Amino acid sequence: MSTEYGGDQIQILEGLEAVRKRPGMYIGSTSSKGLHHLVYEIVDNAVDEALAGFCDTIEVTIHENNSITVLDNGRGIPVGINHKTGLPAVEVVFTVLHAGGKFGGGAYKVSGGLHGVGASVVNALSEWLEVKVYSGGKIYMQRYERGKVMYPLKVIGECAEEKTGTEVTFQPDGEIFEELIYDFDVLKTRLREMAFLTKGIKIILKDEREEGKERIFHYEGGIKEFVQYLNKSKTPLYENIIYCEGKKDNVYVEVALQHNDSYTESTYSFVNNINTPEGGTHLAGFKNALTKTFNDYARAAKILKDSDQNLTGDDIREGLTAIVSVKIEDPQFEGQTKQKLGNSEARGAVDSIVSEQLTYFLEQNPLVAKTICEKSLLAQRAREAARKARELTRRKTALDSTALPGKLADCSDKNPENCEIYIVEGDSAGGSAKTARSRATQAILPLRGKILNVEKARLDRILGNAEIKAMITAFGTGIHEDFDITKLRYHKIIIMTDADVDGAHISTLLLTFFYRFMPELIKQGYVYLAQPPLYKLEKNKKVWYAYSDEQLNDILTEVGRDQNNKIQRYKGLGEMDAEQLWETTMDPEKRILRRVMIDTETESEIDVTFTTLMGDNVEPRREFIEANAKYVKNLDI
Ligand code: TTJ
Repeated sequence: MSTEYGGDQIQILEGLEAVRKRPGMYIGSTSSKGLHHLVYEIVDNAVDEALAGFCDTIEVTIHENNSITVLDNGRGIPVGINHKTGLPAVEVVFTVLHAGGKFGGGAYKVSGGLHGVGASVVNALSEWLEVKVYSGGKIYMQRYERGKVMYPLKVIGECAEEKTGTEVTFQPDGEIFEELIYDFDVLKTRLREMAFLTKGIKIILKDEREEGKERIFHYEGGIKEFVQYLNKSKTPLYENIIYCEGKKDNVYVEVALQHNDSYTESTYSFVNNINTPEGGTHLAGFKNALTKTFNDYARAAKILKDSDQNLTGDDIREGLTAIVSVKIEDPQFEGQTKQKLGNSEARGAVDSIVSEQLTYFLEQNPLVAKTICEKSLLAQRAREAARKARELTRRKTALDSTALPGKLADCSDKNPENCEIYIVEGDSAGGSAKTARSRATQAILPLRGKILNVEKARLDRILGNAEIKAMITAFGTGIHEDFDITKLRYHKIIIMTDADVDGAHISTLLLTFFYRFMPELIKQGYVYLAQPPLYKLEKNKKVWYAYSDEQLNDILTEVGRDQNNKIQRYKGLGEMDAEQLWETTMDPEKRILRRVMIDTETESEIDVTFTTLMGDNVEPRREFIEANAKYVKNLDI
């Protein structure tokens, strides 16, 4: 073959070169997040083939060197010559930006949708990529390095006539990515979600870095099983999972739902298998149908009397777990972040399919209908009580500093950027902290005992709780729909608890409260965990503090292990006097703070984590806190 490039090829190379120059524009970031996106990008193409009805198994393998193989049993990317470019279609898919969708036969495309940038972007950002196509009894292959074609598509062998499919292996480029190690759990979560959303598909995830590590996701029930999974550590109010499915105006609609005995709503919406945290027309259609159908039913069944007020959407969705999934040919996204579905036909399609099928279900299942209506009525009453309680806290915040909680020792600096608030377990540690603090910038709010578990209480009780009220007024932000991050009075909210199981529990209760009522505090990185030392070592009038067993060992190795060592194991903050507390845990120059971050991208999985956490086991809770808090030393530097 000629080694000279024609005009087309030069354009192609310039296209992929642009991707390498500004990878962030195409995959968001070159961090671990971007690294994992490469896999989704390739898998999306295989899922499209499944949605078109030609593929039922996708296998994803993490190899020992962190290269990835994605194999499907679809028809295989076409190997014939594409007339426009004079190149085999498969080569175009991997070398031309945004070429992916053009060869598709299926109507709904996961790839090329909201995040979809195409396989060529993955190719451009890979040190090398190899594609094999099994088709017509032959195996075709082509290799690329940093996007460049190494040789024309060739036949490398034969296979059974019936065997068809596409196999892509790629090695992410170390010149591009800051992180090259794949996280099994991150891939697992997203691939499981994909499998829930594509009923019947089998997705296998193998990890060759660890002998025998493999997970298979295969859900014949699709999103019905997704709802079951989300409710697994909750208590469902009835056995059935209500399921509606249909197609209208070329919108394919699936909805699954079930109520549990909690007070929080967990509704997740998807368009072409992609999560839409900001909702849009499909979600609006769902909510409208739900509210209307239940009110109509409750009136007809005389559960609501003529003089009663209608149930609101919030009342009906209290304790609801639901998945709303639509597949649509040409999704339009709106809003600031372009994440909100805008197609108006989706609203009507979801509304009419859910209204019709839910009405039928309620008529057929009067006991379930009654259970949901009664829960909604209780929610209605609690909502009224909560409104009154909220107005009280609202009036108090309006009064500003005079209304600050009595237990709060506020700082004198009024610039939130300089200010921190320590939320301290127990009055005695709170007392030490008040003595120890740097008055200008550090505020102290002691909490007495365990705070309320917000997963297990209704809004009126939560807002009536003294400790919670104190936090809301101290932060200044309000909660829920009133929440306003710009009013936050401290840019560091530091949870300081004992380094034991109870302390971990209190931290988790606090984190759950923040996550449910003020999620932006966590998402924007304002929440931290203080880290008190575990040991104090004294020797020859010198003192060391150790924050882990490992560190204690290091210190002992350094100073020598002998009888002059006096080791104290701290069981709680209360064992330290004010000076020690300052030195070890509060002094910005020396302390260790862990910033709390939510590092899974999958919205529904965060929910599962919190509910699992707030079950009755302590251990998973501790594991969570440890897994989710990143160690940040001397943060102010
Ligand atoms: C397109 O229409 C004709 C028959 O083949 C269709 C197609 O492109 N199928 C297809 C693509 N199946 N699998 C893929 C695919 C799989 C992986 C793993 C990666 C990529 C980029 C595509």
